This record gives sequence, C-alpha cells and structure tokens, in this order.
Amino acid sequence: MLSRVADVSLDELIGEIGRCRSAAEDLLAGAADAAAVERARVELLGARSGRLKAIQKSLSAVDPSQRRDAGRHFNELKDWLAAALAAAQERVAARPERVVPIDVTLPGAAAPLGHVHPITQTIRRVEEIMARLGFESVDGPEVEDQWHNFDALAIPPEHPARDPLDNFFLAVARGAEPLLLRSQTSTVQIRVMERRRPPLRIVSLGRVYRPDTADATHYPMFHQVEGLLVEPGATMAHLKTTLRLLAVGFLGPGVRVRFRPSFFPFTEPSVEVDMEWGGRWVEMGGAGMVDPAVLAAVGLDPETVSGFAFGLGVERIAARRHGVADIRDFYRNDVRFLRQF
Ligand code: FA5
Repeated sequence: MLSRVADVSLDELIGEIGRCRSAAEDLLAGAADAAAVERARVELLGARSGRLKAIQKSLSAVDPSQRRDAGRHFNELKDWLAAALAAAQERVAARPERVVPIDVTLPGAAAPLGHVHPITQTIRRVEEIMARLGFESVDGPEVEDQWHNFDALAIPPEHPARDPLDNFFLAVARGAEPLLLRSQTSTVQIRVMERRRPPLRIVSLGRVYRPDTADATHYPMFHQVEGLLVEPGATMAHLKTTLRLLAVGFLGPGVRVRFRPSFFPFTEPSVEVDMEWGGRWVEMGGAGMVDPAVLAAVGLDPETVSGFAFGLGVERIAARRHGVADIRDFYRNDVRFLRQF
C-alpha cells in the first residue's frame, strides 16, 4: 500500500496500478454471481477503503512535476475498472442467480387428465357385453344415402319417416337424391348384409341425428346401439333372450324388461323394448325379426335364413344406469357433472 506522507515515485504508482488491475481481473473472473461481483466492486471501487480510492489518495504524494502523468495513468485505471465491472455485471445478470436444485427421485407432478365421457363408457361396456354373446362390433358412416337409411329398410317414399322436417338432409347429393345424416343405425344392418353372408352377429354403436326438440329424453344428436343376427333358425325367443342378457349385463339383475307389439317397416313382427326405471317404464328402443323384404333386398333367401334386429337409445340406457334424469346433461360439458362417472 502506498503511503500518503512518503514521497511516491511515478514508477511506484504505475506498479501499484498494475497490481490493482491484475487483482481486479482475478476478482471479477472468479465472481460467479451478482453478489460476488458486488463484493468485488466494493473492494475495488468502495468510496472509503476501495483500492482505487487508496491510489487516488497517493496521487498527492507524487512529485508535482510527475503529477500530470500520474493523473493520466490513474484515469486510465479508473475507466478500465468501470468497464470491467460493467462487463462482469452483465455476465452474471444473464444467468439465473441461483440454480434451484432438482430432486430427480421425487415423483413427477401428474398432468391433469380427463376421463372417458359417460356415453363413450356406455358404448364400450355394451360392446363388451355383446362381444361375450358373439357379436362383432362394426362401424358405419354417419353421412348416408337414402337407399341405406330408407329404401333397403322397406321405408317407402311416402313414409313420414322420410319427411324433410324429420331429417337432416344435406345440400350434397349422390345422383338425384340428397344425402342425409343418418337418422338410425339400422343403416349398418344393410351395409353388413350387402357385404357379408350369414351367419352374422354384429353390433354397431354410433351417432344418429334427428331434428327433435331437446327435452329430458330427446336430443337432436344421440347414439344408438344396433344389433343384428342372421342365421338359420333364429327366432323371437333368441331376440328376447339377447336383449334381456344385454339389459342385465349393463343395468344389473334388478332391471325389468318388457316387449310391446309395435311396427317397423323393416321388422315383422316388431316390438317396442321398454325397461323400468324408478317405478316408471321407459322406451329404450325397437326390435323385431328382420322382414323378409329386407333380406330379399340384400339378396338373401328368406326361406333359408332368418334374423333379428334391435336398436336402442344409448343415452337412455346410460341415463337409466347412472340415475340421470335429463339426457341433455350428457352434452352440457359441465365437468362437475361429467366428473361423477
Ligand atoms: C329406430 O330408430 C329403429 N331403427 C329401431 C329398430 C332397430 C327397430 C332394429 C327394429 C329393428 P326409434 O325411432 O323408436 O327406432 O328409436 C329407437 C330409440 O332411439 C328410441 O327408443 C330412443 O331410445 C332413442 N331415441 C329416439 N329419438 C331420440 C332422441 N331424439 N334423443 C335420444 N334418444 C332417442
């Protein structure tokens, strides 16, 4: 350290400036974070006991004839220190002050996952039950032509089910006839029988569309489960047993099933399938023996094969199973409702 009282030569001062500079280089190079740079700043430039201050004080002890040169060297050091410090401050600001240690052995934070929608759960469960009875699950298109939605199902041109007000016809046509969103999954019966020969046991679950006003038991988009069995010797008894096994498998042994005589153009005889829910009988769907006219329409011989078919509303059986009073709740997208399933 240079003493103020003693005379200081220019060489001594330059030597001290060099030592200060290399000390500053070491200090700043070793400063890994903002706190270390700040400690270096105080040590080098501190107003009371910084190294620069000490050199400044010794300037007055330099011989007056050399003081001009001494001042110039001092100012160079001062500028150099300011620049070196600024560079060090910038360097540590660019990286995080402190690295948060990561414990790689901790269990990961689980991303919130949704779950399968209750209607999809119902579809999968019904497919499972039907698979055990030997029914293979198949798909069909939701955009249909009039042959598969009506004609092949023996629904004649004047039938009220074809009314434009009761269907979602599209502005797209195949040939002369507009296509439509299928109004029932019975279309899949036809598509399967056109391509495959008996014995057939298929089930098809999917969306259907009707311009119905939404209420507790109706929605303009809903799902049906369609079943079809075609093999020699199939009877109404097989149909009733299959539907009972499906009802018990899905709703439990307490369910009561009832068959009421009805009419569908593509089954003969036809029944309405009701199930009891909370002391009330609810219509779940329709069923019957495949009409000989339908078998003939797909090139099968009604004399040698027979079959049964059924179509149930998926929302209705899901509502019955879960005690849901209003099927519109399935489509409100309220997670407080959906989380329950
Ligand atoms: C049919 O759709 C026939 N294809 C069923 C069938 C299949 C009969 C095979 C014979 C052989 P229906 O229009 O009744 O039938 O509809 C069947 C079921 O779909 C109804 O019982 C009901 O459970 C459900 N359903 C009908 N409309 C709606 C709707 N708007 N919202 C919710 N579910 C509906």
